Amino acid sequence: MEPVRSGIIGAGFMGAVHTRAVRAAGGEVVALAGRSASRTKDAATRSGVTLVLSPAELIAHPDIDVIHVCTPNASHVEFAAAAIDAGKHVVCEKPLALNSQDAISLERAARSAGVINVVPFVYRYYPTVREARARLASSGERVWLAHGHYLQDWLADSEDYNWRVAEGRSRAFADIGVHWCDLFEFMTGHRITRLTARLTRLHSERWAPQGLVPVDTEDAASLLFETDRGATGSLVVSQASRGRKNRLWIELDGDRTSFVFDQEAPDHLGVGTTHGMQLVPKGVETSVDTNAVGPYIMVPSGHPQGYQDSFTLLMSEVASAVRGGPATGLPTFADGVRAALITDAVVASSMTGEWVDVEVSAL
Ligand code: SOE
Repeated sequence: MEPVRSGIIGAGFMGAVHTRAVRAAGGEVVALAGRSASRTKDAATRSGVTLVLSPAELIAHPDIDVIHVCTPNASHVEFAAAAIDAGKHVVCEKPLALNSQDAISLERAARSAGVINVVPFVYRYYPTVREARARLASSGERVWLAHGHYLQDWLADSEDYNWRVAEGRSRAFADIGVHWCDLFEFMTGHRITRLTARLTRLHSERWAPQGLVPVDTEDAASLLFETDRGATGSLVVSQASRGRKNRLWIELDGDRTSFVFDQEAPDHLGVGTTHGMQLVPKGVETSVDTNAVGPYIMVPSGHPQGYQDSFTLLMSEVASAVRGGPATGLPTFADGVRAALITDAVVASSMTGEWVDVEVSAL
């Protein structure tokens, strides 16, 4: 079988994560592109990619099947739209677009072009997440309460700066809060229909390379929400919570069982009953159809599996989809649109303090 051939636009952290994942999934990274030629060359040398192109050349390259858009958020629409026009499959980092109208247009364009379109909501690729999802689906259990948080600390100090700080209408929520919401909807099948949100800024000025600059984006978001199946929930998101590196914690209370997934200890699923909280190791005591969980165990049971592995599993399913094969739960541009619509509601609510409806069927 010929490897699926990828071209990566973006010479930063995410471009390197995608490069490793494509290769580990058996694919080939044909070329790398970025806005800055020297930075892109350095990144290509570090990752052993021999061909460095401009984004336009990479998109037009006849030997590339899948374009990965791993650039700062403001350029996602431009590159993803060009890739779709060129008839390429696209994996585009989130947020798909800076507003939901652009995200909806991209989704429509990808669907009518018939190309595979993916937004890497990679936390779907943990076997313990799949296990909870399958148990909930097969038991018919009613999730009535959901709670959790997604906390990081890489922007805790005013000296911490990154392009994300200056881009878009929301930062902490649009960058990581959307992962939590995607995971919640993926695990439960619920849709968030209404919410009220508050955005909080720890630093109103930060030290950018050019000096002290004002900051408009939030460091934290707090939400209350309701779903189409009668659940309520709460979520706290922060990129300035000291000591927390990638603390994505989601707890789902069903009428008989509760489920806990913690991305910092992802190999055990918390399964709670009134007899206590049992930590079920991944793949060891699977009580559901093993097809729902087995393909997502990358390393032998007992050995830890992490963030990069989840990207590898995602890229394996991208390759499968490109070949017309199965891909169960691949996050698509439609999921990117969901994230944009929830972000719209978060931003709107934070301005008025009111409850705001989340558009459910915009596609
Ligand atoms: C930085 O906040 C970041 O890399 C996010 O952009 C990713 O989506 C998240 O998975 C990890 O943190």
